[in-house]
Amino acid sequence: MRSRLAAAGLADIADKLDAGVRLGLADGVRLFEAPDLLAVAWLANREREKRHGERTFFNYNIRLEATNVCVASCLFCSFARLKPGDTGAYTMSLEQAWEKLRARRHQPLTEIHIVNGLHPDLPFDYYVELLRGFKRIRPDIHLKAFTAVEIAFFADLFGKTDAEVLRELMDAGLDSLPGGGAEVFAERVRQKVCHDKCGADRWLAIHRTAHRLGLRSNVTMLYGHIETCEERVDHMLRARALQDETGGFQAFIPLAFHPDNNQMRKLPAPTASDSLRVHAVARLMLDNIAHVKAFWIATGVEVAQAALWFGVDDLDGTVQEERIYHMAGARTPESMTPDQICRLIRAAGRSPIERDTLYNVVSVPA
Ligand code: V47
Repeated sequence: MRSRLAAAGLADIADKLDAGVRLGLADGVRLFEAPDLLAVAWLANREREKRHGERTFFNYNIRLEATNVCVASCLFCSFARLKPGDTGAYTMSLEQAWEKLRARRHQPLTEIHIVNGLHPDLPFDYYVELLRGFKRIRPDIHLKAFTAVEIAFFADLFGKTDAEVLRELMDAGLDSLPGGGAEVFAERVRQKVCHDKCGADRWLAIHRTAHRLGLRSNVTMLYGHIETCEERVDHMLRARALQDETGGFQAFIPLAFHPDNNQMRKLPAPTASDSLRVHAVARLMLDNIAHVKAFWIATGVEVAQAALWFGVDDLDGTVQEERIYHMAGARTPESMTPDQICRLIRAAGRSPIERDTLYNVVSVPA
């Protein structure tokens, strides 16, 4: 392997990794530019196996998007509708949202992942009651809810600080924050693709506050649109810097851009090699974040499975009823059963572990 790494121009990066020296911006860019993808994969897989061996995590979860009404106008989004009453706009009543959980009373779910549009008219109580109701129905369910963008929106709309919003939602049952809304932290990209929602510094500040309040969270990166390799690596380094401060991120999740039905529809979707490489480079740059997750809904099932040899140790979960990606043209199934996920993991030569949101082991499937 040594000679292959040398031929790929990656010998010095391999040496740094051997010596436990951190990779910098220029290293990350070279990892993106090196033609030999399998040399990059070999390095990423070595880091993955150092941390997790063959183990590959997934959870039994559902996704809930209670409203797609959203005042922001992100160019990549196919899900949002500007106003209530616009074609395709919907807002669930609390009863309708709770029924999604009641209807799955026979499934041993451990998590609900909630992401919403930025609705201009719903009162703060709606979100508080949404969480309280879920906990009434299933007190043991973990509520991974509201991106930092939603938290910022609530704070501004309801005249509270970010910390007050988080504390009040925690009192109602909030258990952790998902990693959405991070997109690409670089100002150039945000100005173009999501200029009217919370900026990178605020996004990071909200996760810092959440971590200080004892919540765990994730961090995503939307790739495969207008961002450069430098901007991808810069994004990873900003996440790494916050993780040095707080240790509160559990997983880094690259999200493949889907171009259907949005304002960036002229762009092609990222290719399989691009997706595999982004996950591999994330594993190599993010030496302080335990897990790299392939969100199979976004990457496609086949690429997510292959990514288990490109630095990935987590496949998210059963998901069920996903809308954001399917409205943007995803052709993946909307849900997978635990058996289907385990089959994919085993067929890739890895060992499945069912985890809860905080990575406690729920079961080791036989
Ligand atoms: O922030 C929206 C992305 C995100 C498109 O924390 C799109 O465990 C691609 O954050 N093409 C929300 N991506 C989803 C998310 C997430 C997913 C899985 C797991 C976790 C976690 C978080 O979806 C948004 C945005 O970056 N998105 N539209 C699109 N057309």
